[in-house]
Amino acid sequence: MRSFHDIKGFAFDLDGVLTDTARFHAQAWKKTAEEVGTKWTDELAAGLKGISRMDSLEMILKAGNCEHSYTHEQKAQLADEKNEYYKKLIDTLTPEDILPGMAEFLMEVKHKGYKLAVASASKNAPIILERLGIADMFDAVVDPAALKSGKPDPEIFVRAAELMNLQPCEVIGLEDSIAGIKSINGAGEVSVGIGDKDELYEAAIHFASTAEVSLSAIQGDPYFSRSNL
Ligand code: B16
Ligand code: MG
Repeated sequence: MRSFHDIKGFAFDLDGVLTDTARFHAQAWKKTAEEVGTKWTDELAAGLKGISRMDSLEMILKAGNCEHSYTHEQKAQLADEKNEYYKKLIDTLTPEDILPGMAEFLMEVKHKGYKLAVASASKNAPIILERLGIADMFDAVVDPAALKSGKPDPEIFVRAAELMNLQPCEVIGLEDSIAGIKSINGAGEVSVGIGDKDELYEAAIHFASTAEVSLSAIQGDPYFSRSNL
């Protein structure tokens, strides 16, 4: 049985929860898609949410039926080129780019003594957090390079709980991607999905946008009252 009183920490996805870097990923991957001859579609862009860099590249190559046309080294180079371009784009980020309501939510939970972690698939997470001016708020940032499996595998959210010295059942994870919600649920944490309700139907608690996220809204969600019946 889940009670909100058991919650001691929050694990945040980055892209789509704390800031919108998806537009930069899309801009950079579109260039790669053009280079390899894959048609760039909104569907393809949406499917890359929360997916690691190399898995994203594989999806783009597959969409153009050319996944076997590149050697391991050529794929590594394509991913590097994308990342170099992406890094130039994220260089423009400022605290103004924190998604609506999230700076306030971070301050609220920090002030109330909850532990905070970042569980992002992005190897660029530390620099993005610096640019947003919120790096110091977190007790831990999971290093995705040290993981065996990416989202939807639970490993990243399990690691986030470990780094906060908490049990998974004491953690709420916030995500905008279905891969991330599956990861949180698999880890045994409480999942908060932010975005399209149909896409994130597996989330325990749902908000249409980051602007709706607050401690009282999470605490008062029917999920916790249902759990306490
Ligand atoms: P990088 P998240 C994910 O961030 C993005 O949603 C995904 O599009 C990206 O490919 C992945 O990070 C890896 O990013 O190339 O910077 O290592 O949603 O898990 O915060
Ligand atoms: Mg995300």
